[in-house]
Amino acid sequence: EWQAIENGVGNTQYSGQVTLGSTQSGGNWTLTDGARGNHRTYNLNRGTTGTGTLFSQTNDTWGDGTPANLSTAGADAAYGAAETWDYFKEVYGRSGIRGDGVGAYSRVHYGNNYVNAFWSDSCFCMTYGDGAGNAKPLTSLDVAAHEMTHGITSNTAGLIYSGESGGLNEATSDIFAAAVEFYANNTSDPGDYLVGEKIDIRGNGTPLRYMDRPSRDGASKDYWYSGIGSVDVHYSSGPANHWFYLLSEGSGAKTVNGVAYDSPTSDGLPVAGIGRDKAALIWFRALTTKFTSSTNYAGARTGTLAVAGELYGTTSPEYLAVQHAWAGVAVGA
Ligand code: ASN
Ligand code: ZN
Repeated sequence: EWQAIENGVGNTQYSGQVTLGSTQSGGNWTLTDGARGNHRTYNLNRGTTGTGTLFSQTNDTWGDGTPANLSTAGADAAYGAAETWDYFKEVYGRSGIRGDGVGAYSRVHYGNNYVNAFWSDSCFCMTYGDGAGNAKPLTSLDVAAHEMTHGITSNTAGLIYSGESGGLNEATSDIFAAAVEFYANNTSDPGDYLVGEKIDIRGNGTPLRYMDRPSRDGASKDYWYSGIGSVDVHYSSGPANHWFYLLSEGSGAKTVNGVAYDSPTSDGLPVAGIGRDKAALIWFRALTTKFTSSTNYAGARTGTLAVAGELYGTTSPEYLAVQHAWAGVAVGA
């Protein structure tokens, strides 16, 4: 009677027309993704508690590309969750946030003028605001991947959300947000090393964060220093985001998918990139097999080097690049 299929159509605000997993029940379709652990998408309709209502309608086309249609945010959120699920499943063989095949859920239209999105361990769910003023709904692909990755971090290393481990927790979400965006290969929202570029959160067209040189946002740190643990985790993430960019693409100026980057190093020495897929694999394996709740920057260096040694050998170009990228963000031996 319940039949999971994947030929729903989403007309999203940010990612164009996409395919969505939906489920037919009686005469209605719901945003319940049977191919991804029954991940569900709910409409809070400006509420701030509970689940609101599961998106449900008589046809299987969701949203019209505009935020005025309340189903559009649902389509964006469902698409982001599906791409993030597929990324971790296809690339690392991890099925869902806990790795147990069980889907979470998303809630959209949270509150009034709410300019944020968040993961919650207590509901095992993601929540998205509609933005306010110039800030658009927070339902872009990279934001969804960032929030869902918080769930994965909670259920693996469990990096404590303060101090240096908090910065590494935030960076983990930014790193996989970028990785998922590249993986999705969506022509309306191509992969980049920016976070939240679709939201226009400041109203001047700039993204929330930059990974090639995190200080481009005016607050994030480019390099580790003693005391970085006392800054906000969204800024102490900078050196790890920067490490990921350097390891992926290398130092200096480069254009990727039409976006120009210019990544410096603290020691002025060049870093040769090993490609995004290897860099992300190293971070994922470190997150899931080396890091603990209290891992700090020194521990992240040790853990990623151990992984690089296991995967490629300690005399490999990959191992050397991991070393050089950490040196480039002032995390030393
Ligand atoms: N959107 C923010 C984040 O995921 C919410 C928070 O501050 N935790 O980092
Ligand atoms: Zn976060």
